[in-house]
Amino acid sequence: MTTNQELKTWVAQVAQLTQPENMHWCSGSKVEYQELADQMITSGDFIELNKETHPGCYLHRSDPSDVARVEHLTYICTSSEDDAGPNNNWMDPGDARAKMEQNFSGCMQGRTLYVIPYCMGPIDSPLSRCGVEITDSPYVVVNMKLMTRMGDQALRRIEREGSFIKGLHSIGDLNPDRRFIMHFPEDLEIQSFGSGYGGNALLGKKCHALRIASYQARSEGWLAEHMLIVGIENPQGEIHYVAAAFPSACGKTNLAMLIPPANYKGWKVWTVGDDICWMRVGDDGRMWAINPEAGFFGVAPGTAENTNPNALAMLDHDAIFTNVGVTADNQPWWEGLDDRVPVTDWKGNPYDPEQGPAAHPNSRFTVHMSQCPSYSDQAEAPAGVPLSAIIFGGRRERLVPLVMESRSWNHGVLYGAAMASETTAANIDTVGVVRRDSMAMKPFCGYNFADYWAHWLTFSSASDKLPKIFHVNWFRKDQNDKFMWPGFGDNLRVLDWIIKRCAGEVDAVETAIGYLPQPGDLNLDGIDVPAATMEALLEVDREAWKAEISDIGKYLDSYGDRTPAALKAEQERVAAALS
Ligand code: GTP
Ligand code: SPV
Ligand code: MN
Repeated sequence: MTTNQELKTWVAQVAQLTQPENMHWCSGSKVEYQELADQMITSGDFIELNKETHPGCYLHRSDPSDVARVEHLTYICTSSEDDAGPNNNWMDPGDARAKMEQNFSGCMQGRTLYVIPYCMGPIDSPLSRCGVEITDSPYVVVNMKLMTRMGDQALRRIEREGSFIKGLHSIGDLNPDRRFIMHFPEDLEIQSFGSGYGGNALLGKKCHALRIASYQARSEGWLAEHMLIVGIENPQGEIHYVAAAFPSACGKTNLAMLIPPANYKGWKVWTVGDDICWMRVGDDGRMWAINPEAGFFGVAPGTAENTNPNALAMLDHDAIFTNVGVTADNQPWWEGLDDRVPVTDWKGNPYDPEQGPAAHPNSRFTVHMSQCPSYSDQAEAPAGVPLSAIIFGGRRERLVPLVMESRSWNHGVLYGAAMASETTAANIDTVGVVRRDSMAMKPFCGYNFADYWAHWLTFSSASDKLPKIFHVNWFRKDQNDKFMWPGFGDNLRVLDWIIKRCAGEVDAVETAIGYLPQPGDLNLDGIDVPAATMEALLEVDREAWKAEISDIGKYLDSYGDRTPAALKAEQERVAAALS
């Protein structure tokens, strides 16, 4: 148990409400992990995969209605609706609590209630924050073990500091009609019911480290972002750290682990984080970043030897696979992996291509970050890593160039605020529709976007050593619907230019939308992108951009009076430069 009275009382109240048969305080030990895994094999929640090829690997099949985040059922429950903003669903906190109390009432009968103390961030970092998740799902416990610093060490920190985020979770009966993911940022509380999947259920991740943390970060002067953190080491041994925000399933994991192209001899890539970044301005005026997570919950489809070999290398032992297919010899399989043909699909049915893919498009792997060959020990650094650049990007078939650099911090904030991307299978809804997704935080910002943009703008005067802000797009397509840029490892060519710009080592072409590479300044040795394609990837279509910037203006205006004037001024400056 614990010496923290608040935690003791809360756990007792939850037990009273949910009526579990057993209670278990998680220690975070390996033995505990193994016992739970074995128990889940017995219950059928886990299928043990091929022990020779994939020792310690398990497959979990979730309920077919429960395969992704549910933005339409995710709520920010602040006392004022305006504080949640048009970017969020809002519910009155009293109404939400009443609804959830009904759902949770008696929901753990016959089940075990697990208490999971966890720490987001290195256990001894002043930037880290703790939480406690109560859940009735052993699947959640084992995932939290891989994804966070979980158990005794976190509990000790909570007892020392006396504060923690309260997260209550039950899979309930998985009935989508009773599924709700509620956030009470004013009370530092989360309540999630009716889903066992990823961001809905692993409450340390999107619920705590983004929605609640972004709310706290605003009042405390820091930033909680949907960003990867990667270190790029050049042949001279200098490492530049970069953070990048791409929407869900738009390339963060891949960029965080990329392998340099063959002609980049002596270059190394260090993975610090692949999904979430907490950052603040340090005493030296630079922006310092930590990855609050300890593992990866990554998209399986598309992960292959030629796209993300680092990811593949960490997935042949001690990993959990959710909703992938299986081969005849019981190995995990997903679309894009290789040309073997699986025998079983993600629902456990015989694989039939007529019935859809073998792996669900949002099928995922869970793995501890220490298994990643490019894992950086700086992921454990209490102070974090200093950032040279911040990158925004989305999935845009048309218009948006391969890379551009903002003129100023505020212009960079406009890049982030105006971000748009095609929707993906990471959320249960239509896929492939372009929507605005400011800073890749549309599903994750715990407060009004207008106030969030204003918060970002406050940093412009914080120091003269802030990272430069860029925008990238790996996803331009040609008339035949084919990607124009090779992407993946070759994205280092773009990062190379970005780092040179940060170091003042290369000139650029000034355009109305920002600085673009001069022809010849992107290193294209060893790849075969036709000159006309490169030209198209770096062109600024003035007429189309006029329409885009006007649409961005309408988007900013849709947030009403709360939209910061400085952001509108930036949008108007670009509009004027285009006309
Ligand atoms: P979340 O975990 O949902 O936040 O996603 P993520 O941003 O980490 O996305 P991830 O890196 O897993 O990529 C998702 C999909 O995009 C995968 O199918 C990748 O194969 C594909 N992808 C990633 N990078 C590139 C790229 O440079 N070019 C192209 N064409 N596809 C890419
Ligand atoms: C995302 O959807 O951005 C993810 C997966 O990283 S989840 O943890 O489900 O949010
Ligand atoms: Mn994500």
